[in-house]
Amino acid sequence: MPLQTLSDVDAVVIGAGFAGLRTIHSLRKLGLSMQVFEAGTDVGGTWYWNRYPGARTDTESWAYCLSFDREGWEQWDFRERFSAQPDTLDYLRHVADKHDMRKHIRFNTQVTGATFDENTNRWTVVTKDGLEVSCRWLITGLGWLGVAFKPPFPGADSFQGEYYSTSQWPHEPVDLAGKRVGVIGTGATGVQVIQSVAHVAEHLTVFQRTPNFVVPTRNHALSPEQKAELSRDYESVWDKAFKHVFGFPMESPQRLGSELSDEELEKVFEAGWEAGGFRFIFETVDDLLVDQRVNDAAAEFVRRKIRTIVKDPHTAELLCPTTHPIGGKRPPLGTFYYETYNRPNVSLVSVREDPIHEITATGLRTVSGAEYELDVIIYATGFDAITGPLANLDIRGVGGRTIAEQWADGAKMLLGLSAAGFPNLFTILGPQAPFASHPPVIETQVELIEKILERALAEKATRVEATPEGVEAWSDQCDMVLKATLLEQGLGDRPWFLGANVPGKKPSTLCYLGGLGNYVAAVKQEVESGFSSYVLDAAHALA
Ligand code: NA7
Repeated sequence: MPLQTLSDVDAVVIGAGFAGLRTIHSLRKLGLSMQVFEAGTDVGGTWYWNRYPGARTDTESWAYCLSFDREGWEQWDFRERFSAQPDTLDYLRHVADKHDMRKHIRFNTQVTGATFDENTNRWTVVTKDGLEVSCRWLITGLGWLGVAFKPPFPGADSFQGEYYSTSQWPHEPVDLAGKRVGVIGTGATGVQVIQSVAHVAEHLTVFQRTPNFVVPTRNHALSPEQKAELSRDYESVWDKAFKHVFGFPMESPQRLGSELSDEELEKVFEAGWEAGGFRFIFETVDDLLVDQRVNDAAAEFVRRKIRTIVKDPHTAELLCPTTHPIGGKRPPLGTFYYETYNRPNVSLVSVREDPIHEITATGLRTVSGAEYELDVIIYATGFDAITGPLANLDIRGVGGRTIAEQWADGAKMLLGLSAAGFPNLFTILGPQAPFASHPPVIETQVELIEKILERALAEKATRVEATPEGVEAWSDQCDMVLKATLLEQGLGDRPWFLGANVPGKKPSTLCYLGGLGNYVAAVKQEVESGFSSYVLDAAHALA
């Protein structure tokens, strides 16, 4: 029994991060009433929770934001090339305040489930603290990284020191000075933590299972002149971003590595390495992720950099990835990351051949019996990414089927948004959404939702549902694109974007790798076809 039933609304939105805030804007345009639920005490979503030391965006700040408010974009003070977490959070707070969005949001409220009623074509949404609300449209904006994955190491609770998970980092300052700190995990998060904590910890021990290709960020503050120039560039930035494969305001290099000699490739990669950020991946050659020779050359280029930077040859070799292609795992961006291992207070332990066996009262022990004494353990061990946030909710569609049951053989979602059997549900950044910078993906998806709802309202349709054929066709396309790349070669190294990082989770094509530009085209086609992959059911219209 609910403790309190809220007034019926047209739409419930779950989450008040980039996706939730952008959705509020669209629902308002449509004149729909709404209730937004947010588990945190403030807006921000991923950027509210992930406040660990060194947290920063890997997308250039001027494109890691929302384009819907041109004036707001032009006036925002982008302080650095890549925004630190507090600045990204400030930006989202600013969006919420400027557009008076907080009045729609109930904070500190965790949604636990939602059930679709076929008689009324409405969802009933319930929260952990006993609230219940009925809505026609249910829109989730849960992000990809809402459920942390923490390996179930035996003895974890016996540890007498402090321990932290990067995605649940305390709001209060954590003092690591003078302490022996261990970081488990060297993904994008681990890299940012490691290069930051190394400066304060008395000693930092990094526990690395799989080395990654870490590319230099080359972050810097933006000068007043750069800011002024940027603020005049709205159209060009967003025009490029929405056409780009990864949603970045970059242009394709229009160059195939397969047509270049080894010497020419070397020059191109050197320029990309100097340019910083993902320019190494996306501004060097167009076939880096599909051509074996080109990918091998890029991988060898990075390994040479590692061997040049890291003074201890054994440590350098441990840091060299050799078992997956570049892109087979999501490459982290680093700021003097490899240089960190030249510090006398930093040591690297490979737990690839000698895995972590257990956490002890005073640190951790590996399978071989090696012991590491620690005062603090930081878990940077990743997420039950993409599917976790939705599968963790008790979402029940037609016939009471849960979304987790629906995905037993792999999560298939039309355009990453809609599943057959789950009418009136839209999952922003659901499985099979594009693997690209999230803000422009979110804006593309929310604009599609807006157009679908506009049509539904015009037709007085009360039930909108993806067709099974539409879902299959999109899912087939996701599989086909993945197969055209080299990325599946990385499966053995557990990439989270293929669902391979959580033991027991069945790897599958969890994202669309065809690029944001092609996704935008697919969405346009869906609109122009009159939403041919959906059934808008006017027969269900209520009197
Ligand atoms: P990732 O990229 O999934 O990284 C998790 C790290 O934790 C990775 O290095 C894992 O090693 C390591 N890990 C996980 N389980 C274990 C065990 N049992 N023992 C040792 N090491 C372990 O998550 P991130 O948070 O870094 O990044 C996720 C995304 O967030 C990122 O790509 C950005 O898009 C933002 P493994 O590689 O599996 O050997």
